[in-house]
Amino acid sequence: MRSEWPVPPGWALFFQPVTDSTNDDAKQAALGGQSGPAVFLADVQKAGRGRYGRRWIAPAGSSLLLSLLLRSPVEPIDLTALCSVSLVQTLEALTGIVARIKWPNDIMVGERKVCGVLTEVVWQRPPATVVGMGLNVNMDPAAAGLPPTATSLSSELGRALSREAIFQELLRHIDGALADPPERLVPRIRRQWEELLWRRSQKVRIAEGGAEVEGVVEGLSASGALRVRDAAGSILEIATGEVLL
Ligand code: BT5
Repeated sequence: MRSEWPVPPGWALFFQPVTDSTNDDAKQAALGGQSGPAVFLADVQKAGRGRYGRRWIAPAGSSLLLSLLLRSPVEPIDLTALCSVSLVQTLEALTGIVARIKWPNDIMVGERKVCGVLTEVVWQRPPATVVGMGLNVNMDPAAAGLPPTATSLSSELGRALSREAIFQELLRHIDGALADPPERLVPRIRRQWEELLWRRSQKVRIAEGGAEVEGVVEGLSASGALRVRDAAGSILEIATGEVLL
């Protein structure tokens, strides 16, 4: 029987109705010898997390909660970018929604976050990287207890969407991109990531190590840092920090 969560040829799928965190499931599987690529999916997470130990909130069945286990030599930062770009392309192809990538890891519709990406490295050699994605599909963000900075696809479009169709299209994009050799894939992903940056050529505020920086988003550096032009005209490279809403 055809699974309702179809995966591209060569991919393994692990679905659980309830789990703690799909990122943990993917890591555990890597430690247990699971080869990639594999996708770990759940309807609800009891301990879904964001960066720096923050919580990821998603009512049961409302979201796409998935983690990819990738055994790719491509650097984690580029795998994050590959997934973010694929998410934006998938949303545009299926819904017409024009989303953008808030550096480093949020997918935004206008001023609101519709998806977060959490990449974790299991090992560097041989490479095993987990890229977790939480996409708000069918939910009322306020009723779900999400911050006012959150949105969902159903609230943007005013109708419910098929999570399975989004899943299938997303994996198709990711699998297609991964088929390219790294020397072709990485420059292309970097270019697309830069083109799709949220607030490109616009002013942003950035929290960086307890301080706040203001400037215009110029693009990305070779290392994937955010390049921002400050009021004095100098280019700042932000390697770790958070663009504020
Ligand atoms: C992220 O962290 O945006 C990465 C989130 C990754 C979640 C996926 S779900 C599948 C996989 N398994 C996991 O355990 N995690 C991954 P960060 O940038 O730290 O953003 C977290 C912040 O976003 C929280 O502190 C809230 O303010 C906000 N938030 C929480 N849930 C949200 C939601 N559903 N939609 C939008 N914002 C949310």
